[in-house]
Amino acid sequence: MASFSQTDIDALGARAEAMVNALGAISAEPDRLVRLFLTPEHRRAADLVGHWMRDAGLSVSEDALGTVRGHLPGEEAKRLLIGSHIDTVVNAGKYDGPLGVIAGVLAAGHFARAGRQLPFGLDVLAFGDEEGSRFPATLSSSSACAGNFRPGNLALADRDGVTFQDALAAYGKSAADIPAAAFRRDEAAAYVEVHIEQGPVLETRREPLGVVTAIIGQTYLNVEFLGEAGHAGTVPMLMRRDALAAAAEAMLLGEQLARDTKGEVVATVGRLAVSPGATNVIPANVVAIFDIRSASEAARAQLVERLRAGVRAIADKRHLGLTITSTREVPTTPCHPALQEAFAQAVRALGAEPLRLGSGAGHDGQAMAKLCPIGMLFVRCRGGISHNPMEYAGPRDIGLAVAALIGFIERFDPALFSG
Ligand code: HGY
Ligand code: MN
Ligand code: MN
Repeated sequence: MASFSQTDIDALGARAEAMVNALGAISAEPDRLVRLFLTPEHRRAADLVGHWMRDAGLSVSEDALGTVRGHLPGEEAKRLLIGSHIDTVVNAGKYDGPLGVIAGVLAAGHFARAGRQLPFGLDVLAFGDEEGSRFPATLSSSSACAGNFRPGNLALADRDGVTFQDALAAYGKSAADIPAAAFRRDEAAAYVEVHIEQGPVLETRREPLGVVTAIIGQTYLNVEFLGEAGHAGTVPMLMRRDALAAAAEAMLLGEQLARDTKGEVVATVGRLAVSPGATNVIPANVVAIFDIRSASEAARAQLVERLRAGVRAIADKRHLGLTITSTREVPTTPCHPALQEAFAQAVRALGAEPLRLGSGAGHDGQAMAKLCPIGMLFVRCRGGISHNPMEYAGPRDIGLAVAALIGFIERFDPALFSG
């Protein structure tokens, strides 16, 4: 088993931090981090990651959705998949996603440089579409690796009307090759991911690392109110069919329903589409996308049902048309106990206490869980801030996370998962 001095940990952390900063400098905009799927920035980031992988001694390939794959062969066919994403939200932090890819490259490079052939292969995966920031679908690249890509997504369009299919072709890929991106079930022993916690628990408990127990379930509910455009100055208030006022009422209802669950369910509307969107025109059409999450399937389903009923009542009261569509249903995804235990042992071997906690954020593991067992290791992040340029994880914690991932790999036994 590898042992790490504080100097080793700090050196790993410094290398990782430099790589995070290099990737964080690749953005579509000069003043904030925006790196969307199948864009020139994705291409530049993928090329940089491919360079790091080759430099670490891995063989590099790319699949039909642009996932960059670094492979280190093992004695047998079984492979441990290690990944995360290199796409970002708009106005993102530098760590959400890249940290996991960089940790995988450094950990695999540790074994490649030592010339150690493990009993299993390692595949480091840099997914290009976890956030769903460009097209209204998430986890599409990891879904392809898991053999679950939804072909219907190819018709989805971004804000400029460019379809997923056209963007893929412009990126030099062919949709016909997507099925070939799937890993074989008999080869994929497990998938693991290192990720910032994106919450305050580890910092509050003064622990640098945490072992994830499960990724909570998610529902995206698209609620569209259909009202009537009118002159903002002449239409009497009681004669209006104002779609935005209805959406505002619906959002407050969603907030209250979630508050009533005392923390069991969270509900957010982060995106509103308002048309025609002119100051002096009563809004005719509004789409509000509700992001509803809970570790409890029952509690999430109950809130969704109550919200549907409440939204319908709002539309009726205001004489509006209404469509409600669920565009995302992801069940709570457990992390395999044996993977949790291997991470816990690796964390303990570094002198830290492996706190166990659930993930309120979604991750590629939700897609990869359809292929193989999954595990996650969380890294403390300052103030629990994420999806925000203030996102930050200290180099010492990152160094510990890379060392813990190396320790995990040394403890990983694919025989536990031979299906
Ligand atoms: O939305 C999420 O939880 C993830 O960051 N994509
Ligand atoms: Mn994210
Ligand atoms: Mn993420």
